[in-house]
Amino acid sequence: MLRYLTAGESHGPSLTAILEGIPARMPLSTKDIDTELSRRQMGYGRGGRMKIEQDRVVITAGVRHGLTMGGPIALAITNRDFANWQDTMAPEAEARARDTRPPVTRPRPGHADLPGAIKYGHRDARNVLERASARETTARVAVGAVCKRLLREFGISVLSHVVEIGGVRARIGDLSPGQIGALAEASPVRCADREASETMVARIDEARKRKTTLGGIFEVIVEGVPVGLGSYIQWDLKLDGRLARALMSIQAIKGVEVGLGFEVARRLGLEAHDEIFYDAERQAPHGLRFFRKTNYAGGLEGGTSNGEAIVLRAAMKPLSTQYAPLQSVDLETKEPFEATVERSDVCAVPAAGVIGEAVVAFEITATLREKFGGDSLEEMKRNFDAYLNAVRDF
Ligand code: EPS
Repeated sequence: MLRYLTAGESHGPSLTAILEGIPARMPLSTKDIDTELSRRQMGYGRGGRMKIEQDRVVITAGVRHGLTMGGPIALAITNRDFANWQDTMAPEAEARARDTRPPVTRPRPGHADLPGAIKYGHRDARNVLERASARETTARVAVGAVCKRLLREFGISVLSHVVEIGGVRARIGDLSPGQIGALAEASPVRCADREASETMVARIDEARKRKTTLGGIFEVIVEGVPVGLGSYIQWDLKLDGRLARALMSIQAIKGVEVGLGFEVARRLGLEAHDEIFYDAERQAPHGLRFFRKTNYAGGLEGGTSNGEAIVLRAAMKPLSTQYAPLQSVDLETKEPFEATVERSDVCAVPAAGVIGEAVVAFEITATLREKFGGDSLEEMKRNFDAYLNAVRDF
């Protein structure tokens, strides 16, 4: 079983992740992880915090001489900003007297502040926002980077691109996933449509001037997935359900689509499904000789991968932390006030796409581990190859 946990607060000393279930003898370097961490930090629309942080991982367990050992992999990323928050975030009781920051008693609409404070009985909403913060996604991207490293061994790749920001939509046309990925990497908002990119940047500037924030939609594409990951036989084994949950669990995500998504509800049945063809000579990377000419299903039928690319989209709300005032009520005095903040991002949709890749990479890796098992990478590959032979001959 593949599983992970993260720990850490936004302004605490560091973020930590423990990932268990990666087979032994897989090559892994800090560079594999740092590349993904820095991709998450880029993107037009971030605030002052990203100038402070330059995320780098320290591998503290599970890897020796460049190879995984089969035990839990522990990953730590330092919060540089902690230097400015030592007394506020110190674990020692004595530090409280030295903390000059007043308690947070003014909940921001849209944030976890109010429900979190009531639920856990915190009079200081800092105890909520520190953990609810999207800073936590740094640890998830580190976990996703390890998963991506394993997926690469099986010819599976995960990419993302932004398809909408602040109502500006990208037009992608007939570009291949490879082209989309390359264009997105070169765009300041990770969008493959250059013209739309420029308009999105202008919208972000406009929102910054108006002291508010922007949401948007990103798409994740997984290529090279063999047929048969996930299953229709039980609700919690369905891969579409697992992927939707993973994406929905990212901070600020409010909607997830698979393939055509909500659009499919508006189509006739005869325009909504991917017809099946067979070519005995087909040289598919994973042996499958059945194929489709369309991919409305987004690579998933009956909660099971069908051998086509998996296509998912997630909608992110405009960030709730903003300079523009919104009506709220003080937790202590119960007086109404207008909630504002001092430091925030204007738009984090480009970063959210990278986080989307990470959580999707984890779920795909989990189903791959479930199907092919193996304690070492070699053993897992033997099992995988045997299955591909069966697929080829089916
Ligand atoms: C975040 C608020 C901002 C973001 C932060 C997420 O941080 P701060 O309150 O320190 O200015 O910069 O994102 C990150 C630090 C990050 O690494 O993505 C929030 O409230 O979720």
